[in-house]
Amino acid sequence: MDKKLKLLKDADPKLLKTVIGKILSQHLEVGSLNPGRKIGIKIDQTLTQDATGTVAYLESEALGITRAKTELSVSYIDHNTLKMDYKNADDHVYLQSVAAKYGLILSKAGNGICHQVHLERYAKPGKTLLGSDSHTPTSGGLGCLSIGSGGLDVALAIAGRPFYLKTPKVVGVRLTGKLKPMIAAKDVILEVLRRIGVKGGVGKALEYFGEGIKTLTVPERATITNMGAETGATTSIFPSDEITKNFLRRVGREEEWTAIEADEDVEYDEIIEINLGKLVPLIAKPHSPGNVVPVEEVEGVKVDQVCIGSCTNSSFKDLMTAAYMLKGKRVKPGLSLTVSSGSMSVYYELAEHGHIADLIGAGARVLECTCGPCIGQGQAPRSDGVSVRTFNRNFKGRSGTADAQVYLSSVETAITCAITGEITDPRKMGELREIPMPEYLRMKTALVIEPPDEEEAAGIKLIRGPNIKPIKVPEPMPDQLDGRVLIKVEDNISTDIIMPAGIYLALRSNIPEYSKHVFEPADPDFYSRAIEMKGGFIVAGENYGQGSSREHAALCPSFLGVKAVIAKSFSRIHLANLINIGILPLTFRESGDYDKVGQNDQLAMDVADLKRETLILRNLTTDIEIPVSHTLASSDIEIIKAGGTIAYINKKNKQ
Ligand code: MIC
Ligand code: SF4
Repeated sequence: MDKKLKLLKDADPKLLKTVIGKILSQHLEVGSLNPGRKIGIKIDQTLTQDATGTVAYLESEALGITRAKTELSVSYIDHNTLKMDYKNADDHVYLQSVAAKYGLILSKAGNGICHQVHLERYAKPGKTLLGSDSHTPTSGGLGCLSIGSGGLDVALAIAGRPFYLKTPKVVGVRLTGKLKPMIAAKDVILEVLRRIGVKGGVGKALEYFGEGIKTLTVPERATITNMGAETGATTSIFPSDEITKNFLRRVGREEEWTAIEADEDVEYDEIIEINLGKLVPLIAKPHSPGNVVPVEEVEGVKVDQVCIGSCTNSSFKDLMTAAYMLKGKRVKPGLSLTVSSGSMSVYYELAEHGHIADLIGAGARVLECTCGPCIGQGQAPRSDGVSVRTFNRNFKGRSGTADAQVYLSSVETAITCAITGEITDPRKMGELREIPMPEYLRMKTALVIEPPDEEEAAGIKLIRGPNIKPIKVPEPMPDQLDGRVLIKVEDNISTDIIMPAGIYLALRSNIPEYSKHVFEPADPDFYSRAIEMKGGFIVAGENYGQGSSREHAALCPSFLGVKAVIAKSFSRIHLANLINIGILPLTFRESGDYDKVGQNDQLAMDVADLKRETLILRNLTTDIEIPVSHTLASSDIEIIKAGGTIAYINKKNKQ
């Protein structure tokens, strides 16, 4: 029997009728396609961005990878573009040399945010895309199965290896009706978050269907799939239909269109029903994207700053909405409004038609086409200030100001706030006139570098500045773990707390230096304690490691000697990153057992036989034993034992 047929023999027939199941089955290389089971899939495209990309490529070097085997791989520079000193500049030169050598397209700083640019230029319906950024599912807006992961997984995919994941349960999100004026696609995903929260999507994938999807353009769909990441979902997707075809035509890629739709008799594991016509403007209150309420409920809160942009809301339509709403008006004096386009193509179109003038005329500060304020690269709000942003994350401190109050909303709501100076329901602004979409979005290529051919690439030397330090491969896991609980944290700890970005973003390619800031927002003494105690354990609540894909949240604790994290539950990407770096992820069998371990307690555990489902954690301080378990597949156990994926692969290669 043909290998594919054999693999699909016992696949879940229900799953095969979904868009996600169809794409997964076409890319299946290892395992059985059943929710909860581990599979390996072929990856067609990859993306990295500079804040995760440098480490991904340093890991590629440690693995001896030299040339991309994917159909297309793009290295974006969009997070660290300020260049406050030589560090970022050196990273960019390193990335440029890697791209040329490995055969990757390089999207230079200023060309735009990876997800918006990828959607416009490269994502294809029916293909698989793996990106070292949690918002990679943006490309799901045009029917591309796109997943966020740590950089090492992307490095392996670039080398042509399968990407391993747990087959998600597919949740169908049925959209009916049509959005009312001043209600936006952002309100749809905020509604999903209001219903299922920041861990409601873990182990699941969200597939949108129903008559209502026909009323949404690809960039609007992409806003929804982008922020699906905040539910913890593995991915989110829309089918590829006539609307997708029309979008691809506008960006000059009509021939790349293929239809992908769920079967008529599709049955989803779960269904979420949303009537678009009944939605009201929504807003996520500080400090979680899941803290969603109707805008009406928080009206009147005084606003200091409004930021438009980020990979969630920086399409042509988003920026045009801002321009139309601001034309002839003035931003509230005393309030700061920033606007960033998601791509140079969007910016070009706005400039060409005079809309940048409408923005500037109203008092907006137009920023570069980058992540900018979203990842704390400038525009930190004032102390205790209120910022309304069209972004996707409002974790405490992420904006750069620890006590700032950050709200997340649609462009319509945010611009209304910029005009009135307080949180205001956008419906009070009256109706917005229809936004004319340009016939074509011109794909300017001045900021894109194509790689040379393989022969020329062979002679290229990688350029590493002094801040770029090679990756240290961890030692194999010993049979016995002993140490103190270095920190005990609560539920929903984001990677922004474990490994802050903002002012430390320039340290992403220097693990020894970056490690000095592990857990700094939660406990500034963590680093000195970890050094003094020569490593130890981390204890956490539910959904540990939510948010960003940054594998630094595993790499840096590992560098400080953390060998295991014991949590009530983990977020998907962080769990994979812990395994890749050789940190043992364990879960409490009973959630009450979390209370049986305190910070500083001395723990010991025999981990010689990880094949056992239950391990015994001995709390030597309180003299009690606590059963803990893991969900590691046998290949994961081998990886953990070897000291992480790089050590494991290098060992295998030597055998
Ligand atoms: C984010 O939005 O948190 C980031 C910055 O884009 C991260 C990646 C990173 O930390 O570099 C993400 O979402 O994965
Ligand atoms: Fe960049 Fe923000 Fe999007 Fe992350 S969420 S990729 S920092 S714009």
